[in-house]
Amino acid sequence: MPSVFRRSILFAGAVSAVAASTVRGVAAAAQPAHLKGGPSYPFTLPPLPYAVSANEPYIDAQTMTLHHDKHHAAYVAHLNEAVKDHPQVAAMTLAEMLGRVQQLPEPIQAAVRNNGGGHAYHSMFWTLMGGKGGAPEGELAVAINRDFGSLAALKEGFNKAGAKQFGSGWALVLVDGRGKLSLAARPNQDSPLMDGKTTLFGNDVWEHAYYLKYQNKRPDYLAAWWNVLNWGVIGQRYKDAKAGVLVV
Ligand code: MN3
Repeated sequence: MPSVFRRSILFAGAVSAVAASTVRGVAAAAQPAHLKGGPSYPFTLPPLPYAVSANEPYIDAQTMTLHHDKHHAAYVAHLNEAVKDHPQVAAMTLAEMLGRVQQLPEPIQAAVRNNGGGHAYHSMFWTLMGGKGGAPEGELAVAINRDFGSLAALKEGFNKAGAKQFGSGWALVLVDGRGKLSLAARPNQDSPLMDGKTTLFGNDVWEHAYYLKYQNKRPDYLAAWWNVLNWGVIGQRYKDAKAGVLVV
């Protein structure tokens, strides 16, 4: 099916009665159907899909525990707190909140951007790990070779993007609806959903993600991280992105 045609179907499917159809009296554009899925209020902390020690020795159990049980949990709690008195916002999915963050009530924009972005990122991040690294297979491997030249070239560019991200943020591989891949980085918890982009996978370069084990050696953490990737999960995310159903 031509992608333009499929896109129009997705948009048609998105026109449903939603309490959040207007925010601050501004008529909202129809959202792509895939943004209707994924996390919604009340937000909850997803459990780690493996033991906290599963990514040893590359990511230590103490870092995993603090990162998940304290940092991610705080994003969830603060996001719930931000939207609980705003029923029109609370009726949106997380992806919608981020995609329309500038239309939200001004007093909660920063809280949704930071804590909603953090919840979206970390909900993805845990699922990417717990694997044995290695290399992707199938159509994702083909796409990586096509868009970056090789897996080695992707890793080099990605690690460079992560190392030079000033302060806190994320190194990312984005994917468009046709499956084209690109490198990106974002500061803080700013989600690519805010500018209509979809994340295939990404690595957290906040100091809380690596400082206990790697201290100031962020490049060493970036290099080690590839050893715990679950390429099967990322391959499925790639298929979902092309099918228009990948949310966060
Ligand atoms: Mn983090």
